[in-house]
Amino acid sequence: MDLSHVTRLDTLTSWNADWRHLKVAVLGLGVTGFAVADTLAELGAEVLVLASAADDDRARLLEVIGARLLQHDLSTVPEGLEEFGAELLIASPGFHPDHVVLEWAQENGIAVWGDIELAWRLRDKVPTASGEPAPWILVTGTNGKTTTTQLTATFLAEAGRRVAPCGNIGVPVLDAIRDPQGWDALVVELSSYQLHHVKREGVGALEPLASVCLNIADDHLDWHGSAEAYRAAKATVYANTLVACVYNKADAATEQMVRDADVADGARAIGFDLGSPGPSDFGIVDGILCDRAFLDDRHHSAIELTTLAALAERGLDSPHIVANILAASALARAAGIDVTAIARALGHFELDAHRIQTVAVADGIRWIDDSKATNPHAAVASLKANPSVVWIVGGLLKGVDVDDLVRSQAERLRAAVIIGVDRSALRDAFARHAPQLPVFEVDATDTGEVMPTAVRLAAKVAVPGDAVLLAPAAASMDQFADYAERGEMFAGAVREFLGGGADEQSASGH
Ligand code: UMA
Repeated sequence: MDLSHVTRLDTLTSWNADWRHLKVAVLGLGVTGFAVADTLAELGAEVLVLASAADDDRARLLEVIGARLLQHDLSTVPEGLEEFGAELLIASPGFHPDHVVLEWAQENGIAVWGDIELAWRLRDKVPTASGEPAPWILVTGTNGKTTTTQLTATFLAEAGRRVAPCGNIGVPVLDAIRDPQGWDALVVELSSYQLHHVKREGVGALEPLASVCLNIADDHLDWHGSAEAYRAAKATVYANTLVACVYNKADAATEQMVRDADVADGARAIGFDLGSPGPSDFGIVDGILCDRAFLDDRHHSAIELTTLAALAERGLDSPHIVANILAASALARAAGIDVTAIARALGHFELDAHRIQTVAVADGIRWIDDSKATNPHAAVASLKANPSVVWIVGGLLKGVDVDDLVRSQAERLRAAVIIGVDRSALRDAFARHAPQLPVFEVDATDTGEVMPTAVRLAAKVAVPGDAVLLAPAAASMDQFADYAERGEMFAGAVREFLGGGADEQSASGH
């Protein structure tokens, strides 16, 4: 066999491969960059971390683990990087593909991986009881990724599997694969940024047990450069799937992704939506959520998972949550989980905070925190669940056009309160598509003032039967640390405003 074309990187497909002295540059020192540096240092590689503003704790720890830090504003390629002679560069997800360092690596023929590829190559560190690495289940989509990842992991755990939800959800996959206890399965939430760096074929390409793209709508266009590039990144989730490619029957683009994907022989396409399921689908018949895919006689029967009535009792019956439950059930069933475990898990599953969370009800007005709605698609889902809304909207719009959003939702609005540093796109959209609508702007520049002002303005116009809904359709980083802080400040401002006047304060999702 002629092995002359095999490079050193091609041989690095195991924790037990020889990573010693490999020169690796790591771009970014957030949670991902630190996990990458820590892993590679442990494997004996030479690690140089590039960061513009390093977190002090992480910078100190780099010294301890024996990795070097190069602090630089990264608006140009640092000299120290050129001198280092990197054989590989690992990029943190937040860096745009046209970042000057990534373009430099490409021009100089230096391989660029994401942390996900590195984790995949090292996934045999702690094998399962059978000696094989734990299988991966991949979850992506514009909205619902985190909930679906959590649901899937909860279903597997209920059946006694040791399972790690990880990835974009907040735990680097490298941390999961290095956990000494080992796992029976990983449920990996992947963002489009992470998928951009995932290869579809060849050494280092992922082979998931099951995969889903839950839905797709424009988001992160500033990062990817175009809607096509964003969609192409998302479609990578299905490549090389072994058992089940789960897609949304109500979103034709996800079905097309599965059609176009190169998957393992025997892998099945499994659809889900809120309608009646065909054979090989998950869906709903007469209020009963059903699996019509993973049973022998799927042409004539279906298996009950749970009912809409049971979900309603737990506040899990809004349409997009039900869709997430169906998708997660399909992934879990592909991994061999019994339907009884799914039904049991739904009896105790709790939604995260800031996802359509009612923070107070007072004088017939429901105050809802959906700070997690960071793009128009997510905002539409929560707007649609309420007939009459005072809408708190705005923030960093990430290059997304808000015209359609405002036009399609104008009818259900009582008023709008615009937050964010740059409010012009929303102001223009309201002027064009809802010229009669009362529109207020919060021009407070102090973070602590934004939500109290928004809440005061909303309270002036809301009437009994209305929802005051924080569903910003935008990222939060122009005024808040993240969506969680934005949501907490909203909830705090509502409580402060209402004082003891709330009829009910609830932590459950709706
Ligand atoms: N940085 C720069 N310049 C850049 C980009 C980033 O200096 O051009 C810096 C950042 O300030 C940070 C470091 O580089 O100090 C690394 O940042 P990062 O943005 O890649 O973030 P991490 O801390 O490594 O976290 C990432 C994900 N963040 C992003 O994709 C932006 C986390 O998802 C994820 O949980 C984590 O890896 C573990 O996998 C967060 C997210 O917002 C929750 N994701 C987006 C979303 O869900 O919409 C995609």
